Amino acid sequence: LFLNSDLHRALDRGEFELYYQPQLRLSDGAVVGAEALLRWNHASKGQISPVLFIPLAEESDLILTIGHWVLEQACLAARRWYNAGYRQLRVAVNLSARQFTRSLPQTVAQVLRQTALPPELLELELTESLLMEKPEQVREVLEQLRELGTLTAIDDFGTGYSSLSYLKHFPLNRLKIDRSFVKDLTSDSDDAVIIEAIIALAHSLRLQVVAEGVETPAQLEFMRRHGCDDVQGYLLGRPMPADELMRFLQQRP
Ligand code: G
Ligand code: G
Ligand code: MN
Ligand code: NA
Repeated sequence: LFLNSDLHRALDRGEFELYYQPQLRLSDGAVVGAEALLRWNHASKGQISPVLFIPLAEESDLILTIGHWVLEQACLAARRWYNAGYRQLRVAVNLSARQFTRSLPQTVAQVLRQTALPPELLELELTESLLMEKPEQVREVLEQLRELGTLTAIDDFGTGYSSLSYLKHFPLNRLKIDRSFVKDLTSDSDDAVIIEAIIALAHSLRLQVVAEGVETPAQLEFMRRHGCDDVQGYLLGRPMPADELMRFLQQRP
């Protein structure tokens, strides 16, 4: 169990690190993005998963401080990839509901300026519940983000309230199929049908689809056959430190 003060200290001591998990485009196998995933390298406890400390941070404005650090680091990393010649490589950042305020667009604009990252190389991952919690703010903020030129994705799609109306009414770019559907897809025909339906729905609304948690060649083949746009998962690459992602990119044809 952790306290707020432990998280503050971790920030001060530089114990947080972002890992990056590649996202591949199925049409040509190109790495088109990387999702930033927070890790805490604890001095005595070793590496700690965000599921063990993000919920605590989310109880207070501490998540704003951590979230801002994450956004900056992720944009800096993407700018380095850009400078190294990967001019199309996006970075995807997970946002907590508390970060989704009216001032989010200004914060994002400021970080983009400060890191000189082209806006279209930043993707913000939002959850369905966040969009449902704050409907009055959501449209305005999403429209400002779209004007800035950043992309937005719905994370963990299918696990939340799944009110489909927001897909039509809000300016969104991508939809990430939650890995719980991908997991049993080759043994559970219901999951296969759900995924087919999600892909068809997304495409009819002109949203791109990313499948998460792709672990097997059979799952990959399924996504290819059903026209899923991008894939992410252990089969393609685990979350890895920034320097490892750079080597991962360099080793590809
Ligand atoms: O990285 P991992 O593989 O363990 O992620 C676990 C959970 O933590 C996921 O739900 C992921 O979205 C969340 N998460 C990882 N990094 C961040 C972050 O920087 N901010 C927020 N809000 N959530 C994150
Ligand atoms: O909630 P969100 O989608 O942001 O979280 C991504 C989480 O999924 C992270 O914890 C990441 O480490 C994990 N993850 C990524 N790829 C795979 C995979 O292929 N299998 C499993 N089991 N988890 C994965
Ligand atoms: Mn995510
Ligand atoms: Na997810």
